[in-house]
Amino acid sequence: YQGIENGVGNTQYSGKVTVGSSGSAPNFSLTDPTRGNHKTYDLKHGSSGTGTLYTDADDTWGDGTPQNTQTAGADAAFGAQVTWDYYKNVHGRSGIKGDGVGAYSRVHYGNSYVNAFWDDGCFCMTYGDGSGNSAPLTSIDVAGHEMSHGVTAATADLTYSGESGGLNEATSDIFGTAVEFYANNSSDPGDYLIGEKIDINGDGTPLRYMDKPSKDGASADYWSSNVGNKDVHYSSGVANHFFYLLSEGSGPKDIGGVHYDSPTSDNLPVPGIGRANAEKVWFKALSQYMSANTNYAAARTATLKAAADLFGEGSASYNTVANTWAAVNVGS
Ligand code: ASN
Ligand code: ZN
Ligand code: CA
Repeated sequence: YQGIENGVGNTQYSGKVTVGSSGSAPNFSLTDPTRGNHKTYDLKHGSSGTGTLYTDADDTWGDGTPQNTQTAGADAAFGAQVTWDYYKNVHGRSGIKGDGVGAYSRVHYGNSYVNAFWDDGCFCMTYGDGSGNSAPLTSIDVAGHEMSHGVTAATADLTYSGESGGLNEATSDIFGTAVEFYANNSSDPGDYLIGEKIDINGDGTPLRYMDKPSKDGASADYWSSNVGNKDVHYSSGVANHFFYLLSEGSGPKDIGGVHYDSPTSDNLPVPGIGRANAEKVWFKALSQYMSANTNYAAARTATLKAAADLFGEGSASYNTVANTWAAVNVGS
């Protein structure tokens, strides 16, 4: 997917893509008419207000480098576009709230700000420029992660602390990854790593690993009774690992040139049901069966209900969902 719109985006992370834009020469703007009029704004290193809507004379946005002030706008617009298309075309959800309304994105927040965040209050996305203002946090998986916080808020509304907070974070990693695979973009192919394009650690390693979350030095691979005491970005590891295992199965595996490990807590193998099915299970569980205080035990129940709806209670896929929770030490 490089897109089919008229605007051309020369992005930093996704190569040359097309982006939804409005207007006519010489007055184009980064307003996407087919995705709820999602708009992309330049904060120009400020940290408040909406910013300045991106406009351009020839509908070509950025040059692929962080020095060009349009480049981060092109990446953010593309990330919002792919996220919209993913939820619409895979889950039948039109927009973050499912009401056809587009959000908006702001880039160039502050100076060398190494984060990105969704804000449910403004219903908007914000991206920092990263270290040295040269590594904006605008990769596809980060865009999908952050905007999925909006989807979680509009559905289960998982409380952002304890085990429910870990499930909230994992939901964003799961759908950020799903969006990245959906994009099928040759410059940023899908993987089970989070933030592999933005060099947040300065040594080329990703922010998080779904196959074996402890590779980051802090995340949990398996449930334990104190996992809810960890930061939500580390207790998420249990569900990220569950999602990897449910998608791909356990054990060493190379996918798209990336090596994955994925051990299980009981050393019993699990087969996986394929990523597309795992995404359906998680989305249905999130949107129908999880609620604010869902913990890991309740997430197991929610995904089993979703699997019963999708595949039938007692089906092979249903049983794999149960066995995969056991593989991350949740349930029996
Ligand atoms: N990037 C962080 C996250 O999505 C920012 C935050 O909202 N805590 O978890
Ligand atoms: Zn998050
Ligand atoms: Ca990724």
